[in-house]
Amino acid sequence: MARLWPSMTQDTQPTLTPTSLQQIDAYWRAANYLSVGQMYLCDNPLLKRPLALTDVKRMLLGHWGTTPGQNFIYAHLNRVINKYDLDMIYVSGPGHGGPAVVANTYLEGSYSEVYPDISRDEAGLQKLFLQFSFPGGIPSHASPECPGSIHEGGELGYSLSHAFGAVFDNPGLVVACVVGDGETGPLATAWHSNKFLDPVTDGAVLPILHLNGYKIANPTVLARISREELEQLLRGYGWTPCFVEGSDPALMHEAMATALDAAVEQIRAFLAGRQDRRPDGAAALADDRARIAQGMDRAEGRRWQAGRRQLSRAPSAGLRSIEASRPSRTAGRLDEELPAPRSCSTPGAG
Ligand SMILES: Cc1ncc(C[n+]2csc(CCOP(=O)(O)OP(=O)(O)O)c2C)c(N)n1
Repeated sequence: MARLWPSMTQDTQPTLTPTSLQQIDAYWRAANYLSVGQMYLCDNPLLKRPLALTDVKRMLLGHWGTTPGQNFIYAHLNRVINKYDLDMIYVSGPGHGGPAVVANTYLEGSYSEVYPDISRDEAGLQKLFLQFSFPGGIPSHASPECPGSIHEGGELGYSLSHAFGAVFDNPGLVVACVVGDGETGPLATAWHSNKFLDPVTDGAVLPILHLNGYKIANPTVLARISREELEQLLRGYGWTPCFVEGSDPALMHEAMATALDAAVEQIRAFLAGRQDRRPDGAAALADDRARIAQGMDRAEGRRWQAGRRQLSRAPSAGLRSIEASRPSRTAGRLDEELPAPRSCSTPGAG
């Protein structure tokens, strides 16, 4: 079963062709295999011979619970990156799903580029599996050793803050941030960072809550409240939640692809609409800020209110003139940086 809620129905045209669905699923299963292999195997990486006890690590570490979900999200993000030619990075909140980010960077080839001895063959695979959470190897969480890493995954709670930090003054960048439902503390506050995001000068954050019900094996706050309460909570934070839920992989791929297309197109549509309202240069652009503060993820009325609050707190010189003098205002804009979608048949990078 898979369900997409609220408004995006999978009524007529499926988002995925049968071929792209099959390819995404194959990529996801490959990433899952690489993740399990890292956690469990020290030898026999392709299971060419029957599994023996000596093939299995004696001490196991690594969290399976978050890993297939992160692999699933990663595969689908690759699809929208290709389709919309996005400049996107991935922040792993439940960073103890380290095997997932390592598996995906290995599948993409960047892992072997940085570490040529971890080659894309059986010998490399053997080293990849052995090194994970092993003396002299790599940690069990997303760590600086992982190519492209900007977020240390071992300490929970900071993923969304880092995602916003990455997009502030970085127009054109979209950060997909996987938030664990067991992440609390600073994470609870970071949901509010959308109040400070300006789509003219900043990039965009797409939080993806991984609502698997548990923080490892204990119940999570966000999974112990009703669907309605969770939706209202997120709306209260200023987001428009979309739920993708189910367990049948084929249906889930289609539901996730539909949801991600809708999210990316929401970003594009909002920014296009803003540009239409802004015929002449920087002053109008600054003036527009009141209307658009917070952009794609806030309802129109809330955006307007948020903008007005921001204006009334601005220094007496006035936000308009201050902002008009900022050179970065006219630098790259996200809507300009997001080209039209192109057709996509492969989920992987390249
Ligand atoms: C600041 C901090 N507190 C506690 C921990 C210990 N810890 C590791 S994983 C985890 C639960 C994570 O839950 P969630 O983000 O939902 O991930 P999942 O259960 O899906 O693996 C906790 C509490 C930690 N890593 N960092």
